[in-house]
Amino acid sequence: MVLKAVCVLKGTGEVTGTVFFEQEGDNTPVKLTGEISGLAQGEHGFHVHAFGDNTNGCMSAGPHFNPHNKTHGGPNDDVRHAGDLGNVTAGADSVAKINIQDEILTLTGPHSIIGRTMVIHEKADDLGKGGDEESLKTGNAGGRQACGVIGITQ
Ligand SMILES: *[C@@H]1O[C@H](CO)[C@@H](O)[C@H](O)[C@H]1NC(C)=O
Ligand SMILES: *[C@@H]1O[C@H](CO)[C@@H](O)[C@H](O)[C@H]1NC(C)=O
Ligand SMILES: [Cu+2]
Ligand SMILES: [Zn+2]
Repeated sequence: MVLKAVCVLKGTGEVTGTVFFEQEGDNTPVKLTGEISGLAQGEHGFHVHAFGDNTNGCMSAGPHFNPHNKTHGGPNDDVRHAGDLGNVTAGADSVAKINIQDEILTLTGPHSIIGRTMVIHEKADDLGKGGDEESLKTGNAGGRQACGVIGITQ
């Protein structure tokens, strides 16, 4: 059975986006597609954050989703938060096209990302290689430009 989810991202500024998630079944990769617009040209950190809470905007989503208590990393690192998806890149048209396949994210079981929040950041994520303490927590990706709760879709 194919599992599907969707996330509509909004913030206080111009940035908006829609991300679609698809997974063929347990223990298979999650595919993310969609696009985010209104971004400055270049790389922007992109993560699943712990809580599906937007009461105080994107800040209420809490830290990166990290069920295994690891430090921050890049999507291809063994040591990473489950929610670490690296960067998406916006072109001169301010649009970042999303096309990611991730082995760690899941839409099923106790560590499902459904009900948690996707966040797009102001700056590039340094993937934990920045050499400072913050790099191992957030990748120094800066402010949260837009976010949305990941929900079940048909
Ligand atoms: C998480 O890991 C840190 C060290 O990286 C440790 O200090 C802390 O106690 C751990 N927390 C839990 C809940 O295991
Ligand atoms: C941002 O993440 C992507 C992978 O998602 C990576 O290719 C790129 O090198 C990263 N940028 C920086 C500044 O680390
Ligand atoms: Cu983030
Ligand atoms: Zn992280």
